Amino acid sequence: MDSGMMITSKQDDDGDEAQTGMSGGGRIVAVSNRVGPIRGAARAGGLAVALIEALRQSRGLWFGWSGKTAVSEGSTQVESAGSFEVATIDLTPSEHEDYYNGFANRCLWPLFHYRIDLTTYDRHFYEGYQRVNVRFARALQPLLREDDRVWVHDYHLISCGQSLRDMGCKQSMGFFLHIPFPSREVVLTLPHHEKLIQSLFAYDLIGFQTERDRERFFDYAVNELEGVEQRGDTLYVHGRKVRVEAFPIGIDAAGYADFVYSEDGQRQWMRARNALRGRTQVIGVDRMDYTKGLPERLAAFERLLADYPDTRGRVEYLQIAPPTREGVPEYAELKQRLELAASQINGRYGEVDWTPLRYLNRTLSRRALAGLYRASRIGLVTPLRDGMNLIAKEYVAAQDPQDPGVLVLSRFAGAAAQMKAALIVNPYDTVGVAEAMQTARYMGLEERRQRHAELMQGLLDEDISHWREDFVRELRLATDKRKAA
Ligand code: ADQ
Repeated sequence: MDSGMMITSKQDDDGDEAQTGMSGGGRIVAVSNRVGPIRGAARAGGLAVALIEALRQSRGLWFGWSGKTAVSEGSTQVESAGSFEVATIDLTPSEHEDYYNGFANRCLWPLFHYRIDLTTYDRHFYEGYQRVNVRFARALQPLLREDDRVWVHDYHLISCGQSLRDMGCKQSMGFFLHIPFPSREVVLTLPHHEKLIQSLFAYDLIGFQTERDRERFFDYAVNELEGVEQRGDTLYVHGRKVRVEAFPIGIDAAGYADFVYSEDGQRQWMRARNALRGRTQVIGVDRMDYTKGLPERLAAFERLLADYPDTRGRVEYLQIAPPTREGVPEYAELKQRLELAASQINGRYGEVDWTPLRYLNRTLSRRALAGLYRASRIGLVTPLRDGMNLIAKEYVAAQDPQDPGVLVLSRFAGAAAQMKAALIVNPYDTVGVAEAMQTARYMGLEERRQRHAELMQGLLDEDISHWREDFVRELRLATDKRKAA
């Protein structure tokens, strides 16, 4: 959920099919940091597609930041996207700096990923964050209807619901956190943590990626906010009753599998196969972010080459990692560190006719990636912390069920709770990750098929539609109970 969620022109066009069925009356109003670009965005991710489906079905509204900065506040832009509407506001440069680069990405992001060492707490950041959350609420409130269901996304907008309630909004409101909720001891390092976390109790439903996140949230609420727990899915805090559940996000597994057969998918698959000439490809795809464990992963690959000489000349590692959040200094440092590590590995182990590591700083289309996944015997997904990690799911969905590759997955990705048939590793243990890669190389066809079948079944059972429908249903139930009380 880092880059803007994109709406493709295809989805814009099919407004006539819109129904109000799934939602049971009332619009879905999705609120997220970014909305857009609106048209022609071929890279639309699964999440954007899922939200668009909910928005189309309920003739809803998507509200967020336009992605632009403007010197003065300006008005809300509302436009039609076929069967639903999109409303955006611009941010001023200082709002963008304090709210987005500052509090969201230099404070909450590292903190919630357990990187207290990289967390910068600055009073201006916090104030800017609160101000922008209020601005979102102020711009959204006049657009809301009584029976709307407001679904707020992610760490940028924790207190937006509270701001809406302060303005008198009584609508059904849910919040979904895409990143981990950390342990209580970590949250306690944040000045004003009570005020921020308590604002979540303005929502009727709070959703997390995993049961572990939900448990950590309960632990925090019970011990720091005098919360009272009921039945494992409800919390009472200072007179508010809120339902709290895990909704592990999925992908459109069947649709993603088809990407392999798209023109882009086939082209990349052929190119990779021709370039590999029988060698084994290991693939890693990430946003360039310190949570994704990239230096540790490169070290594990180097360990593989050092400890298992039969890999030399026979294994190639392709890492795709486009830079993100370039306005945040920690990301520039990471980029330099990775470039150095990559060139050292190639300098030390490369041969005239073999380059062990290819490292691309570009984004490829999702279809092209599907083709590359299909050409890769090993999918290496080793974040140090991750809310879910959809790459792990996309890698599995792109495999040939008759001759699938093997997923090597960090135990610290939310996905590990569901994807038990992957080779689960500790990303800090470079020797262990190297061993897992070697195990994956020699894994027999029968075992690979079994593991893949189990993983794929899980992806189909808990796909993106399941996630969306579950959340929307629970939101309705939670709100009905509040209104009945
Ligand atoms: P991200 O940290 O951005 O998102 P991730 O789940 O890895 O995490 O990827 C989200 C989407 O971006 C995927 O559909 C993926 O294909 C795409 N993507 C990522 N890297 C890419 C690359 N190099 N090139 C092209 N596409 C790329 C946050 C949380 C995650 C959580 C998601 C969804 O941090 O833990 O899984 O939201 O809830």
